[in-house]
Amino acid sequence: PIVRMEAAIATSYIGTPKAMDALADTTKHPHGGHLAYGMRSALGAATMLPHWQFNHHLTMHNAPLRKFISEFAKNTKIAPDAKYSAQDAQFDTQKNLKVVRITAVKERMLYDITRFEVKAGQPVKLEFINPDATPHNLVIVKPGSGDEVGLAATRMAADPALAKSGQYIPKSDKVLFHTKMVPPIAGETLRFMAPSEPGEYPYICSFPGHWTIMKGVMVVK
Ligand SMILES: [Cu+2]
Repeated sequence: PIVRMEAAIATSYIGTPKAMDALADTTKHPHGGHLAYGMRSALGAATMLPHWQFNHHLTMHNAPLRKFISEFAKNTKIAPDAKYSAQDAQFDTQKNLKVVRITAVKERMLYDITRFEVKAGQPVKLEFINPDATPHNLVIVKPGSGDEVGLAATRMAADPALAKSGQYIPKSDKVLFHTKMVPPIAGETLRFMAPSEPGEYPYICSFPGHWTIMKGVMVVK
């Protein structure tokens, strides 16, 4: 097991997709303390992180790796506001700021919060956290158009040219605000003014196959 642990750590010095495959392979063998330690170090290394964080095909078909990433997530603090700017700071000083934090539920394709209220025209800071092994996003749409936007996103998945970016945001005036596709163990903060029109504004994850269950409602009062 010590040899395999060292092999796992060695992959992080190589840092290529091939090394990632080798590391992913180690998850398929029984792993005790030493190897687990090596894998944790290797997966967390800056050289390896992009290979699994942005490669959901790799994680999708490797249950042990997913489990490992989920363990890794437990020990990692996700900062949803990495791109915090002076403009953001300014936005956040508004007295009537509404702060909402929504987290993707691990291995469930769900948001932990499926309903929240804001006042019409209120400034909103929405922190979206993804501790899952799968990418997720959060797309707020016009009242009654959750299914329409979700279906349009699914259609994008069938078109290699449209799916290439991996973003799955349909060109539609029904889409009001959205995060990027947030990779595993990452987050993003949205800042926006709530619509002036009261109503129920759905939000969905537009990752193909998620939107039918991964959704919620922003109620504008
Ligand atoms: Cu999702």
